[in-house]
Amino acid sequence: MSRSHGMPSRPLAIAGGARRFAEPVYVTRPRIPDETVLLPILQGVLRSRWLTNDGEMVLRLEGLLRQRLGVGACASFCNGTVALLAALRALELEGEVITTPFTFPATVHAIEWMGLTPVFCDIDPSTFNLDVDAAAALVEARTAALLPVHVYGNPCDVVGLQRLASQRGLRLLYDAAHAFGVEVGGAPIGSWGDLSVFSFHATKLFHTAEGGAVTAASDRLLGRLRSLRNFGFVDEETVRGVGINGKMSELHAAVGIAVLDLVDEEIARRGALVQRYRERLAGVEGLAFQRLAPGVVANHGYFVIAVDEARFGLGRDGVHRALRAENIVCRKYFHPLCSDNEAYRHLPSAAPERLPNAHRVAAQVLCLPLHGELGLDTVDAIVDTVLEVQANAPALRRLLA
Ligand code: T4K
Repeated sequence: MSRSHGMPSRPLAIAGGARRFAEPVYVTRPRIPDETVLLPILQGVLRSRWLTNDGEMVLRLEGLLRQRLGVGACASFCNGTVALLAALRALELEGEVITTPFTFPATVHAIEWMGLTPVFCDIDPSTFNLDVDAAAALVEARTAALLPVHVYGNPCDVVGLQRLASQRGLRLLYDAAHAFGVEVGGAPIGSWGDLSVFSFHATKLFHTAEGGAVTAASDRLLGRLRSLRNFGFVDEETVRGVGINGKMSELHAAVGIAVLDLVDEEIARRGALVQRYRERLAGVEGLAFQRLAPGVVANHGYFVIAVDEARFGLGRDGVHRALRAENIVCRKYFHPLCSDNEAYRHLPSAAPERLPNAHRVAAQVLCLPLHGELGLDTVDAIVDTVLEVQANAPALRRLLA
């Protein structure tokens, strides 16, 4: 294969060469607190024999999260998906919910599990978030709510969406699974709309191994959310409405308390890596980045490139295969689109011709490894590999045909 960008020629792994990395370089890794910090907290929980049901750790974590996220209310959950279910139920919705097909399946599944009908709306091709004008055109009598996603932590057009929701009398619920610590328009991300839902899964910037939360600017719905996550109990003997078991355990909350201390450092480390990726990949023919909303305090949760096959020389799937062969465990978040899932394909709004931007973006995106334990040297080696792949694109096209 040919020489690339002045670097010595190296047979790519996909063509039989040695792998660039002996060990997998994962797309993400959870930050693990020092054992000297974590183990005593976990031991304290076990010794207390209070393991769940709104114990001290959960209440403490919720207080810390209210402060860190700058929100008036925060109810923790066992994961982000159950938090989405509870948020939808707390808003007492009926009918249709407009959402994006360019998301993790949990967003749309939650709508469907609540007996509501998802209505897919196209995305903005540069921000990858719900297109507000397209959403406005989809609103009809049965529309109950908007459920946009801050994709990769990039804030949606929160002002435009609020205007649309207010004008048309809709509830506005954000999937903020990726957006821990993000701010936009001078306000914390979890304070926009009626409710916001976070995921604290191990793959997230802030994690509790498994976990999630619903936040809001005010505590108006907090009692309802707390009751919903605990089977609907409002006191020892009264069950109101159809609740679920969505509680976070004390052990998970304890992990969160320890991880929270590290989150700002993690954001800073990732920020430096993102800067390096952007500097080195800027101007590479056929690669584009997600356009960030103006005035954002970013969390650098993900780093994503969009590969334009005609200009890069090789399509996203080819780049993905070539990098995976090198042990660079990049991911195609979010391909395939949720609208292509057989559970939703029958919906009129799922028709591909109604979602052209989402289809184009889903065919181009590739999330590259990003987490605080990576060094700049690893990012450099990943970038070098991307450049080698481009330099060898014609041969790779033939190989992969
Ligand atoms: N809304 C949105 C927009 C979401 O993205 C998600 C979840 C949700 C809602 C639902 O929230 P949760 O109910 O999950 O709280 C992962 C996560 O499982 C999922 O939480 C996340 N989004 C999604 C974007 O990514 P997978 O299937 O890609 O995960 P997996 O197991 O392939 O892990 C990815 C990489 O992370 C691995 O290659 C290595 C690393 N990893 C993973 C785990 C689980 C670790 O280093 N340690 C670990 O323990 O879905």
